[in-house]
Amino acid sequence: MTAQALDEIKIGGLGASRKRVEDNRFIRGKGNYTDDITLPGMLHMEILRSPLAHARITSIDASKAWDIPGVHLVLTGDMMATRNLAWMPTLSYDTQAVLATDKVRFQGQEVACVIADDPYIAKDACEAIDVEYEPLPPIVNPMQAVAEGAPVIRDDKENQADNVIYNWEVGDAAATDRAFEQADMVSRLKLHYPRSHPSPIECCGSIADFNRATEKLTVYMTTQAPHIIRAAVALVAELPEHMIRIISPDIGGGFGNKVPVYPGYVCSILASILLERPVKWIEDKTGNLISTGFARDIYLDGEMALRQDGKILGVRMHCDADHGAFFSDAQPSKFKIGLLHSAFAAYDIPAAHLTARGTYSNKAPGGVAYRCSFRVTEAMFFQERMVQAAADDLGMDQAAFRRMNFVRDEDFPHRTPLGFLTDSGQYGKCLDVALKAVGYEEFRKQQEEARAKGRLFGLGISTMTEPLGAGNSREYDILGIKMFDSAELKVHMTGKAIVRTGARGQGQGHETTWAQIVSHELGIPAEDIVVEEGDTDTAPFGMGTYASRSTPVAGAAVAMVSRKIRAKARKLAAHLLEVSEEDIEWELGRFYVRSAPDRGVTIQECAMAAYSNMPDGMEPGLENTAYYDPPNLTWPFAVYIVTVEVDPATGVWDVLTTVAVDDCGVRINPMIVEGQIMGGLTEAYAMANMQFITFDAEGNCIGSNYMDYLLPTAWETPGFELHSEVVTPCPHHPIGAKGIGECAAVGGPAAFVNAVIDALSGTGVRNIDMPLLPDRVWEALTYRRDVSGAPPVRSDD
Ligand code: MCN
Ligand code: CUN
Repeated sequence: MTAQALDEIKIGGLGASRKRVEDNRFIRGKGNYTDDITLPGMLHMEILRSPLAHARITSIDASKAWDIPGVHLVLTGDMMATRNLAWMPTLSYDTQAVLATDKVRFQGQEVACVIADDPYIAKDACEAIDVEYEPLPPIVNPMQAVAEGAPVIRDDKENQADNVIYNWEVGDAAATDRAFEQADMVSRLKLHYPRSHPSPIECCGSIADFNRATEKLTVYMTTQAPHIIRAAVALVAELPEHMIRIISPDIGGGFGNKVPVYPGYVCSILASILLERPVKWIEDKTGNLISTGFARDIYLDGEMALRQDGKILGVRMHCDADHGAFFSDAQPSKFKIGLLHSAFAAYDIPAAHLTARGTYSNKAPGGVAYRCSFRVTEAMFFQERMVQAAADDLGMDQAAFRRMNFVRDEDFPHRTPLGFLTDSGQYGKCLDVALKAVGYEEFRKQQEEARAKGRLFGLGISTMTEPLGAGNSREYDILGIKMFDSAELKVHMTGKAIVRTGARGQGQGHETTWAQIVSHELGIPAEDIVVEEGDTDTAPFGMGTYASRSTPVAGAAVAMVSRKIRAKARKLAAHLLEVSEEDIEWELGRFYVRSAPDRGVTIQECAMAAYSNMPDGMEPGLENTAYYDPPNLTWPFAVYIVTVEVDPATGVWDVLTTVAVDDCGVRINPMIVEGQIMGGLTEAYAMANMQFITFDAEGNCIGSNYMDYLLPTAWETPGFELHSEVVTPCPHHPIGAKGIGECAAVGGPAAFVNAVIDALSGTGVRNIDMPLLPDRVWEALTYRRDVSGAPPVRSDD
């Protein structure tokens, strides 16, 4: 390094806790969200939803709605059908009703739309539509779905004689059987990961603007994956792709909720084409909670084969997934149940076998969305709940049991028993840091002492690695479109730059962190780089932001395109310094002559030369694009430890401490990473403690409003202690970074639940389903029994 080298942290490069540039507009209320956009002549759309979960539609009479002044269009399923749009394909190779024609299949399903001068007229007109229903028996769980004589929900589909969507399996059944034969002991656990719902502050919405004069369709919308939407519109609506422009402006939180394609988007587009005016649709909160992408709702029947000394010999899992009325999981793999088989990736287990069955029910379609890399959340929850039960069954210490079974540092890359290849990690070290931070031994002593006085303390551990960053195009695709991502970098003549990617942040801080990667690679100060995402007319093709894939894939592309720019800048430097390229050295922000380090040119000088003084024969300009196809997923590791006190009189539990040790490889922006972890832990706490959305026997959605479905505020959310000591760089990522966006929401819930179950040790209680509401904990304690939360629930619950 010469005297002129830049200080990377000062210029906002890798490792700088740079303040988030996007917050300049967000905290001033100057964001530009879909609902902020008003176009000349814009009309408003509202959706009429089904009040029933399962019913045949005998008639729809919209004549009164048409008569209301200010109404421009009433769309029904029959009208959609004339354009072949009553049904649309889903991302999981099923079909989904856009507007119901034959039957309604869940409460809240879209039945008709009204487009009017304003949203109030549209809403009133929806209420003026007469729909006659003939009720059918509803199905709200997989057991009902496969029961003898169950009504077939998807009678619209040829060859669908029952409610089973798939049966799927992975792993080695025979080897697993042998492991169970050799076991000293078998530990069993059954549980239900309840439905949960992402709750972005901004609901879903779109403004479709079809211009007959230019033939161009522009759609502003709340999507996490604009290019995928463009492809879907081109293929489904048979519109020319170059005439479709999808713009995701600022997104007020996504959390997976904004990955799927919703009927509202489709209807607003068709309405705009028919009316030749912009049509805006903005969902309300209940509309969002009742009809958009749910998560989880999956049942586990798990078994672990154990040796007396604590070694796990094998694992068997059967999962029943309730997908709702349409199989519309937005997940990019050939694996029917997403990446559920990433379970037990952190542990060295010789044999495992997983079977999964997916079924239809009379519920809104869902499955994978909500801060999860495609069912990784369920995988890690089941894993860590099973691990706790197994250690308890063996009478072994929770930490020692995990440590004994961890994949060791020297065993990477490690092939997991269900087929993944994990990349790197230091699991034992992370656990050490966490145990020390929480004061493990001391707490166990206090717990004993407190118990003697009738006070119930508990400690829960959750340790997990998860696959982040779909994809690697060999294994992952969405409807045949391979998973990769992209970045385009344009360095202007004065050395300022713009970087665009195929990702689309929703609050994660991409505008801050992508600039830091460029800064790290080129030495251009981060404040000189602007980041833009979300406009398909300007951004390079990419697959969007979910599954914490942005850093692993688009972030890698940003590093790679920067390196292409640097390679060209090196040629310009050689020209400016009048030496051959081989004699040039690079240090942050500057090329210099190896034999004379004082003779150098800055990256900015090279940029100027690219437009004003390039060597003969060189193409002018300094811009490039990189497409990045990752060789593997990235595998961050985390330890979450929670301590709680349970009040035996009421079942209320309070969190005493939460310790998080996250190893996500190299941290681009440590402050943003910590923000992601805190957000994830908050959601994990909410899922474990208070978020309750379910169904009664009639298929009514219970909890589809924020009076019942509680959002954690600063008041009830506990404090978190975060640790960043352990850094295992990702061996295959250009800057060594792994994803982090979901880790805490994935690994966190088990830590909270394990802590409460630990507090109940000695009562024989093995499971209480989330959310661990006080009445459930009280019931478990008082009657010394497990408490299931599976639907149907009584409506007055
Ligand atoms: N980062 C970093 N160093 C790393 C890894 C990440 O500095 N080693 C930074 C990234 O540059 C980025 C942020 O942390 O600014 C998250 O990066 P990443 O882990 O790549 O995740 P994504 O950007 O792909 O975000 C997706 C993830 C998902 S899937 C959900 S769901 C979720 C989450 O992000 N939704 C969110 N966090 C959210 N945070 C907010 N505010 N809003 C949402 O909707
Ligand atoms: Cu599954 S929620 Mo995030 O992957 O958008």
